[in-house]
Amino acid sequence: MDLLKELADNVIKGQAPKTEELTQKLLDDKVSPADILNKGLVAGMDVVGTKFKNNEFYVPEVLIAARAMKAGMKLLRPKLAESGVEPVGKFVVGTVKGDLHDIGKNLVAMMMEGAGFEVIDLGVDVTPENFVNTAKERKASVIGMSALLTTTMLNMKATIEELKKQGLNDTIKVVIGGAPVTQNYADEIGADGYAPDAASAVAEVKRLMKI
Ligand code: B1M
Repeated sequence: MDLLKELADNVIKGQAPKTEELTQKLLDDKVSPADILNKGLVAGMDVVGTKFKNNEFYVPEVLIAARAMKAGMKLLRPKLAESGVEPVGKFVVGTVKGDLHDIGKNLVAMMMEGAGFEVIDLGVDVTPENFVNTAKERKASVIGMSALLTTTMLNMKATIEELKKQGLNDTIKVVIGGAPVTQNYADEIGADGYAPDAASAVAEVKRLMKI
């Protein structure tokens, strides 16, 4: 079988050691890091995202696939940097202030990394200033916020206000999600995008970045 296809299949199956081994073999065979990323690891995570969206895969399968992808990325990341392959875009993500739920946010981060984005994960309990200042310093195109509590989702608005205060709301887009969050709420607070699940978050960010 084509080794790149085999690599993608092993990401889908969540086989971390095999993914790492194949990534190394492809690098040894002088396959370009961009091809290994796009035709192997990202291609695999694409399938995982679609299966997750169609309820063919559940959270554990996605987490296991993401772990496999990360095993390959560990070897690939320095080579990508050396060969000057640019990430698709930079994405700052975190769970909003006061909120410690991170499983959904981690899924979003993994899917975004799987789609070729550089992900700057700020973790949980992230203040509006931290979201905005990090996005500004790291020249990110999009901020992604997750909230699981009806009380903390209110803090999403504060981040949008902070972006406006710093005059960055036209250059940095905002995507929000999490169980209590809806498209209506996104419209109400002026978020640029909303996604109901991690796979849709990738599509929404790409839509906002026009890619
Ligand atoms: Co909490 N908790 N919890 N909890 N917890 C909920 C959210 C709750 C609904 C449970 C309930 O009462 N039925 C309830 C919230 C009620 C409300 O506000 N309406 C609740 C509560 C009340 C609390 C505490 C206040 C409990 C207490 O201490 N009295 C407390 C708050 C702590 C805090 O944050 N300050 C608390 C604590 C915890 C634990 C620490 C024990 C644990 C979190 C562990 C962790 O995350 N590391 C926990 C858990 C696990 C849950 C439930 C059971 C599961 C959440 C989860 O991980 N789901 C949850 C009940 C439930 O949802 N059934 C509950 C799986 C995850 C994949 O889904 O995060 O929704 P989700 O992500 C989805 C989408 O929403 C979307 O993509 C994912 C799927 O692809 N998505 C995005 C998420 N973020 C996105 C961002 C995007 C786009 C899409 O763009 C950027």
